[in-house]
Amino acid sequence: MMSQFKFSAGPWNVHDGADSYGPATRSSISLEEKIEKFAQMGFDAIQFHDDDAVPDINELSEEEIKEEAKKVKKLLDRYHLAAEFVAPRLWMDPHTSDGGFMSTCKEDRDYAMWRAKRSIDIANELGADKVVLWLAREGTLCAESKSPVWATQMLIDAINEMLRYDSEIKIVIEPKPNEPIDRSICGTIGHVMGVSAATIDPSRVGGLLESAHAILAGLDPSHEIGFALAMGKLWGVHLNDQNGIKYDQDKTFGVENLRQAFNQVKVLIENGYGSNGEYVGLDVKAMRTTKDEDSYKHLENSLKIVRALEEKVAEFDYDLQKKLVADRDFEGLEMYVMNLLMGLA
Ligand code: XLS
Ligand code: MG
Repeated sequence: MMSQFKFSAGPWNVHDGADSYGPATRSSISLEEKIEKFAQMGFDAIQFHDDDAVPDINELSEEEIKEEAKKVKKLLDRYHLAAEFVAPRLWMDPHTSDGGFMSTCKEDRDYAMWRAKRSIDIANELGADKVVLWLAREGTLCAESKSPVWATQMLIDAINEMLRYDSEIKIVIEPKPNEPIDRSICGTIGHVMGVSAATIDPSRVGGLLESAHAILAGLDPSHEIGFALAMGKLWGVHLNDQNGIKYDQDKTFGVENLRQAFNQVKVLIENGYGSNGEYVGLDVKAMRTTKDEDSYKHLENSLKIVRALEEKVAEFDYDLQKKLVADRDFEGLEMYVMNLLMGLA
């Protein structure tokens, strides 16, 4: 099945199955092996955390970090893959236990900024023009521990410092309403637009919408995508799925709500997503029960489902839709969509 999109995936999408409640269930796979497999599967680009590209980043000098990143660039070139973005991993290190840019500890905030600047350096070496901020721990565990006004300003200040550090880099915020923190500071694409507008260069601050994160906020991902598209600021997507408001599941795209998945693909296609080089990123996790030999199945299946839904969008009868809307026959339109998805249209 052909696609009009270019696809990306992150090395963390292929993982050993460990979760908060139990150890690994699969053996771990090297970065090079994952990259080779991603290329074979038809991916065009790789998403990186700073330490996916440069392990043990804390132990290295700024020059050594750039040298390590150059090696990864060579690896990507070997497989004809691009780097989509680099994201500072501001949630693993002990310095980030209370968040990064809005940690209550100044030394920890400085550490977060150091990682953010190193992510920009790595992005430059890899030829990526974007740094993604998934604001994992940016919020509160205890509501009274920090002022949400101060915390929001800290985020804006941090982004401004990144924009000043590099005059070309684009900052792409990936919002999520909660988990691992209790209350986040920048929980939806609407928040992202507000933060963008408050920075020194809104033209370089946009959003990445992850389906599961929107669902966790009780919102429809296709409308979040649509809102960012309307603002000209949808610079990335992480397509996946999520069964309601619970822990973050990162399920295979479309397996929980096929109609919602269809509408995400539809709004992307209708608005020419990808025509400025944007990738359709997947951010999916294998189940803990998945066997070693199926380590990539959830990615393969997500690609298949996106492509199948592209075909459904191509089949979508816009004349019929117009007629049904003019007649206010929304029951008819819903049934048409159901029939289309069930192969009965
Ligand atoms: C959260 C992801 C995370 C970001 C990139 O959705 O798993 O790793 O996508 O930092
Ligand atoms: Mg994501």
